[in-house]
Amino acid sequence: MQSTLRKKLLDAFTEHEGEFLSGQYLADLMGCSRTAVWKHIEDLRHEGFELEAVRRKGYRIIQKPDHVSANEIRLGLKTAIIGQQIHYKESVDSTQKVAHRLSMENVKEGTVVIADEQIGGKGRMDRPWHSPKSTGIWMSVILRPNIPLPMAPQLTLLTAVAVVQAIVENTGLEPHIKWPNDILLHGKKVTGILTELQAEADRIHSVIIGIGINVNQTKADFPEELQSIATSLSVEKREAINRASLIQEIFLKLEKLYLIYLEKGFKPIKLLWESYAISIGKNITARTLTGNITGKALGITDDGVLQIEDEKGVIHHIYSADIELE
Ligand code: BT5
Repeated sequence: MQSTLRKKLLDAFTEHEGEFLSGQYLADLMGCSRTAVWKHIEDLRHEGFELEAVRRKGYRIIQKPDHVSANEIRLGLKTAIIGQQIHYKESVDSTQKVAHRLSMENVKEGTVVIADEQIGGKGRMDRPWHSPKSTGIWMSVILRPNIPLPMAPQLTLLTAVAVVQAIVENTGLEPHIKWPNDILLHGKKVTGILTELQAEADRIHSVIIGIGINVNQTKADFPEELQSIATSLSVEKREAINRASLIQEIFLKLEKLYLIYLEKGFKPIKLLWESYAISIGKNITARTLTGNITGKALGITDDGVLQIEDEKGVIHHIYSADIELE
């Protein structure tokens, strides 16, 4: 009950962004007394929302706190699928693990698990992902596309485009994508994406897309081994970034691209991806499980597979690798 009232209140402020809403209007909308409205407003204040109250005008939200829990993300969220259900955890082993469990319980498509901190955040091949408290975005999105299994890696590329677009929109920074899952700013990694599947035979049950973004860490917040290869949005922008707003923007971009993808396939996404990619046309080395391949990156195929032409003119198809730029 309490949370439905809260949702109504935040939805009203979202719909009338920047406007004052009177106590009576809110009371009618929420079906409660003006005193109850006032109590809810006080609760929001305690949670870090900055609200202005003006006599005869009512209330309006000036600033939301830099939390990433459901309330802050709900305020202003303009999506229909992604982020409609949010499972927020203060501290978690890995949001991927929680999302895998939820997915087994058949939660709705678009459900997102977000944590303020991960103790066992992971990258590809179980490599550790540094996810300190209150400074980054650590989340997993559950999707259930009706696509053949081999197409699933395209969703990693699609997500990278969505995150880049959201970063550009919210910060004005201009990140680039390094195939397949890294987003870089000035050559340093600011985001990693980990796509995992729940599938049986040839049918995808769900795709779980893990997104880790360094947002407000200072240089010194990174462990020594990451300091030369990692960066955060605030280090590059030289100001603090509101995580909840960035998450909303990512949900919006992700949903738009996902709907285009379901309708038109990977082609339009591929064009966008290539416009943000740094490696195309450059000499690179792909470190794969079966050995290294060096050559010129030609681009990606319509399936999202990387093509490298070696010095003998042989074209290699790379499905999974770590890439080094020369
Ligand atoms: C990735 O793996 O880049 C995928 C990272 C996905 C993290 C998200 S957070 C939410 C969700 N829950 C999880 O548990 N995971 C996902 P990979 O390409 O394998 O890169 C891993 C490597 O990046 C590590 O070996 C480090 O060298 C480096 N690294 C670790 N933490 C980092 C950080 N915070 N920023 C930049 N680089 C980092």
